Amino acid sequence: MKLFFDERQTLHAPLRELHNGDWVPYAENVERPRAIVSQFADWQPVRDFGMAPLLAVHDAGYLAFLERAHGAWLDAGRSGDAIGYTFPIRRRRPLGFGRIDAELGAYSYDAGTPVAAGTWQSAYWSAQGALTAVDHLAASGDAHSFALCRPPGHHAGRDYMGGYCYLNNAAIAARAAQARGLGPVAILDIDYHHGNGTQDIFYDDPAVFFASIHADPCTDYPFYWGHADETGEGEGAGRTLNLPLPRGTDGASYAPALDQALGAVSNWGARFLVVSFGADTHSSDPISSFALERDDYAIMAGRIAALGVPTLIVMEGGYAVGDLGLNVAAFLSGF
Ligand code: OKP
Ligand code: ZN
Repeated sequence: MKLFFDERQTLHAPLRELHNGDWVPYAENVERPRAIVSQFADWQPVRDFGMAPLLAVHDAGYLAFLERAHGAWLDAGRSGDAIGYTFPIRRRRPLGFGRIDAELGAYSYDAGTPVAAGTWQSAYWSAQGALTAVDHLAASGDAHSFALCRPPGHHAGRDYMGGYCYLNNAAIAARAAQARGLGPVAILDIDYHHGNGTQDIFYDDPAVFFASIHADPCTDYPFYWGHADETGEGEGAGRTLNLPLPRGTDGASYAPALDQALGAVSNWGARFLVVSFGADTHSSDPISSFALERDDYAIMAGRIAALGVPTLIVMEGGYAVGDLGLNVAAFLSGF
């Protein structure tokens, strides 16, 4: 299996985040990709597919904002990372007066997603890695490829960032696969957290099936999405499957949900699969509460591979840096 990563993905290094009322070191740190990179000898270079495949998913105004946000923050006389503090909730009219603080609020749904000096570059190359991995699958006929996306993407929507995510790498890859005639495309999200951005992007889209297994949003981030009764809308009705699981879920209690999700992906007729993989389901994860163990990841990957559908794996979360490299290696070994 070919693996894709670009060193510019480590330029993004926010200093801190607000966690349960305290400022703490940023969990989505550069040690994460380094831990994964160190597990494998061979990494493929990432190619530049430009802005068009990003614009196929994201709002042009949002992308322009992301690219200039940190500069605008400095121009406003600030230092450090750009973080919003006022959010336009439902029913406020859209206003575009350009003040950086107003824009940070309008283009995000949480305060957990600072824009640092290197954020745009890292997010851009993270997405390009996913695109390069799609291109590789199309050109080589290989069954599987892995994009070490970092920053992750599944919380980012068409015009918003959130949950450490800026560009939705899985959605960008799915659209690119579709554009190359590789579909029908399904996305399977097995990060601990619900992939609300991915769900939002495809919620009314009949052509992309989205299935997610995650911690019950009644107890866990992102709270407002990922409940079992969210199944798609309009033309996309029935094309979203949410399987929330309780805190404490282990490999044995996770397995039936995975089989259900894979059955749905298969019944739907997917011919290309994007897996949003988070290793934050591991028992040692510092911000999550499932109890999967390393061996479970190889078993899960084996079940996914048994679908027999060309599969791109994109990295999402996983914050136990000491275990992360081995957990990712275990997952990939199962393919
Ligand atoms: C990103 B991914 C407050 C911090 C909020 C956001 C979690 C984002 C997870 N305790 N944390 O899905 O792994
Ligand atoms: Zn997560």
